[in-house]
Amino acid sequence: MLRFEATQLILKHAGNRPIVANLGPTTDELWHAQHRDRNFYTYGNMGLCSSLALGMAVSTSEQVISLDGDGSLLMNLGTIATIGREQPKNLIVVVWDNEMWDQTGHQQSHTALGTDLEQVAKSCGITHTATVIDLEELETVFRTALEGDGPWFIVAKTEQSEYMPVSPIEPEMTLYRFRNSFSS
Ligand SMILES: Cc1ncc(C[n+]2csc(CCOP(=O)(O)OP(=O)(O)O)c2C)c(N)n1
Ligand SMILES: [Mg+2]
Repeated sequence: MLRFEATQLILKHAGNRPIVANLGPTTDELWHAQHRDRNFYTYGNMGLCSSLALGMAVSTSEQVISLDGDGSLLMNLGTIATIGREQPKNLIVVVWDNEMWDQTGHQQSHTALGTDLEQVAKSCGITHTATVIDLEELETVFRTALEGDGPWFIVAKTEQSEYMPVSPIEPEMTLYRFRNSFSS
C-alpha cells in the first residue's frame, strides 16, 4: 500500500479530528493530501509523534489520530508502554511501517528483520491492535477504531514511494492554527 493513498483514506474518515503526523514524508504527504488546521506536523521532531498525540488525547475528549513511523517509534518504544499504561480511549495510533528509515536514505529498520510492533503494543497492554497490508484492510480497521473505544494501535505496512515536495511547514504557524482550532 502507498502511504499517500493510505493518508488520503485516513483523511476521508477522520472528519475534523486532530491528526499528529510523524516527521518527514508522513508530514509532507499529509500536507499534500489535505492541509488543515487540525494537522499537527512534527517536522524534525523524530520519535515524539505518538507521545504528543498521547498528551493531546489525555487533554481532550476528542479522538486523536497519530500517524507515526516505524523508525521513529523504534527510537521511542517507551511511548507504547505509556499508552498501554494510560489507556486513553480516544487515541488511535497508525504506524506507517515501511520497514525503513525512508527519509534518510531507505535504510532497513528493525521491522524488516523481525521486530513486530503490533506484538510490542499487545505486550504493553493495548488490546485493540491490528496489522494491515492493504487499503481495504486499513479502511475496515480504521472505521472500527473510530466507532469504539481505544486505545488502538494499527500497523499499516506501506511500500517505498517517491518523495513528495517538502511541505512549507512553519512550526509556529502549526501550533497557532492547531491551538485555535480547539478554542473555536
Ligand atoms: C533525533 C533524530 N535522529 C535522526 C533524525 C534523522 N531522521 C529524520 S527522518 C528519519 C527516519 C524516520 O523513519 P520513520 O519514522 O520510519 O519514517 P520514514 O522516513 O520511513 O517515513 C531520520 C533517521 C532526526 N530527525 N532526529
Ligand atoms: Mg519508516
